[in-house]
Amino acid sequence: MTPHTIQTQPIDGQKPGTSGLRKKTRVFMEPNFLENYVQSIFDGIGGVAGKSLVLGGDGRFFNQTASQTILRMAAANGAAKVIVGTNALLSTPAASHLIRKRGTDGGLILSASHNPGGPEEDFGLKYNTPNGGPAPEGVTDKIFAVTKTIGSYKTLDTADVDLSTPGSLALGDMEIEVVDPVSDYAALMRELFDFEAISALFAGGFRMQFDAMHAVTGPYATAILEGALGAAPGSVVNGIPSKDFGGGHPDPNPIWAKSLVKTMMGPDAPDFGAASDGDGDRNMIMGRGIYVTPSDSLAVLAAHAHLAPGYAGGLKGVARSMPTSGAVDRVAEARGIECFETPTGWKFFGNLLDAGRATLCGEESAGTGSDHVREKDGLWAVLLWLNILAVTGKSVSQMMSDHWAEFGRNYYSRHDYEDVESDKANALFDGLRDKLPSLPGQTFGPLTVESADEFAYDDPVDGSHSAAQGLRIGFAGGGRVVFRLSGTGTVGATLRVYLETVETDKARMHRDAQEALADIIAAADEIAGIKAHTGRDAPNVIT
Ligand code: VG1
Ligand code: CO
Repeated sequence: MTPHTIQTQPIDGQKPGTSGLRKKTRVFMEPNFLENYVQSIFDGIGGVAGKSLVLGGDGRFFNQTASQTILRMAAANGAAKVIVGTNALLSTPAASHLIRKRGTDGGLILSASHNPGGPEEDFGLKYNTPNGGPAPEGVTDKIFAVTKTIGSYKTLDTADVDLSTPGSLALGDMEIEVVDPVSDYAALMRELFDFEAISALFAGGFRMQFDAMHAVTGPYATAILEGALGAAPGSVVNGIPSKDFGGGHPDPNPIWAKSLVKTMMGPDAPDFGAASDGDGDRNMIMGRGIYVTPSDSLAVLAAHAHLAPGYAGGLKGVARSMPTSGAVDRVAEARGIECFETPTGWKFFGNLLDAGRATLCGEESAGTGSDHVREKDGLWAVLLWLNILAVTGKSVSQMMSDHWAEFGRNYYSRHDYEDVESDKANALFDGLRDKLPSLPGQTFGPLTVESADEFAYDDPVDGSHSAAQGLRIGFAGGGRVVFRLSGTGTVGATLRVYLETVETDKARMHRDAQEALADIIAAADEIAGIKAHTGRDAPNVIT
């Protein structure tokens, strides 16, 4: 069991993106690819000798094999202990909670999140710091620097360990504690929410459908919603995690969670619908006949969180990513609390949560969470919604109508152009960036540009600066379009166009979003030349 040192060479393309390193699974399976990156993480954080880590993933193809490799390397690098979920399963929020609860030196999460899984699809790995959150740029920069100079890695020559049942094992001098992935997380949810009120709601005939999309939240949702809260058996669908997510795309949006949308828009729709993504940190919320945009969901949760026991004292502040709509800003203003605007990616919320400046955070990409962990948390959002519905007795559509009547409505949509050739996407972006200074004052249809800039962020807690976080154009009257290139894709470039307009006329709160945004959509194309640059007539995903 003496550690071996294996010679290796730097491998190109190991720069972590918005949320860890994501690549085609085949790339991750190439000789030394995973090993190089894991050793770079260990070295980038100052070594793991004597340290403890959490390890788990969303169960996608290669999850088990990669976990065994990581365990061997952790032992060979002198780690004292690794806490791992049964069969190396842990949802991202559950991993974040375990890191915090057990006070480990961080954790490794195996997931490409909402990207599809399988031998021909995607795999990913990210390091979370001891606060439970995704490593900030300062840390990922160090890891990336090691990937460019690495010359060797350490491993053991041992058989796979049995991770199928909870208990304690040894691997060389390292302890492995296999834990049930659900129980600690479920206990945390019980502390935050009024389980009695939610149980009473279900006992009264309230029906829901939770689509786990064949991904990691299945066991969590089944145990909590059906087991602890008494939702009718069968309320959780697609609840058994599969290695390729049933051949689907585990992204909870109206495009990929089509069957849930059909159910919720159908004649026998239940009262509440929800879905989660591959690793359990995203959520989609629906009511009977209504889809709630993630930006609106964040605003509603911010307005009513105090109805749940965990937030009864009110919110310290809220934060949203820059492209997320301003709906939550109005709630913050009305409540007199701070509202922060951060770059895309959960890692930017960590400092605000740690410093007690924000309690709730959210992103337009179906991510909502709070200071209970340091990741976004899909099931948490579902439970907070249920708690609020149980206390208010309102339906989802009533909640939304009342919310818009009180705060106004931010019509919102995101248009994605996926798999665009990288040079075309870059040309569009560079052209647009050059144009920004000349835009204010120009008119596009009925819209006049008021502001145009490239978003940069100065972290109010540690002062770190993050440049080039998206191009944004503001119109008179509060409309806005934002352009970003995705940092989670694995082929070509994905152009994201975020569209928003503000409506305060109470008579115009129930329009179709694409229709309400038509002028902004036309202006976005005219300004950036989307069709001309990409050759695409329409986006492939509209959320
Ligand atoms: C996307 C989303 C971003 C989210 C990130 C990780 O990033 O836009 O809001 O934080 O995915 O989510 P990008 O760079 O592709 O736009 V998850 O659930 O995939 O970890
Ligand atoms: Co995710």
